[in-house]
Amino acid sequence: MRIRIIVFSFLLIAFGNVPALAHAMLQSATPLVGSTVASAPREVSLTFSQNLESAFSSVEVTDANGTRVDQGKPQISGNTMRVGLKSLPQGTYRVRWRVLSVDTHKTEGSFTFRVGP
Ligand SMILES: [Cu+2]
Repeated sequence: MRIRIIVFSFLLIAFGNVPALAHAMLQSATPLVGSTVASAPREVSLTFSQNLESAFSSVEVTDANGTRVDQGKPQISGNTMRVGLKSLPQGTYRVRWRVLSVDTHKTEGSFTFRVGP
């Protein structure tokens, strides 16, 4: 435990000034960030700039009322995280992601997409 704290402190000192671009940032998403899609997607897929630690990475998709519409536990492989969706009626949905990348940095963000004409 003490060694972990020392190592972590060292990492903070060594890499604390690395610009945010070095962390796991969202590179692409399906559905596209801010997009309107005519037919309801079956899943949300997020691709990041670094590989993810699956035990500490999560995603939630909610409708306009804040009700979760994702199917729960995401599937994480390398730098991609996917989560299945319930059957979505027309509306606006928010995707909130929170990930830990292999460089030990946490990042998070959110975006919306819309299902409708
Ligand atoms: Cu980083």
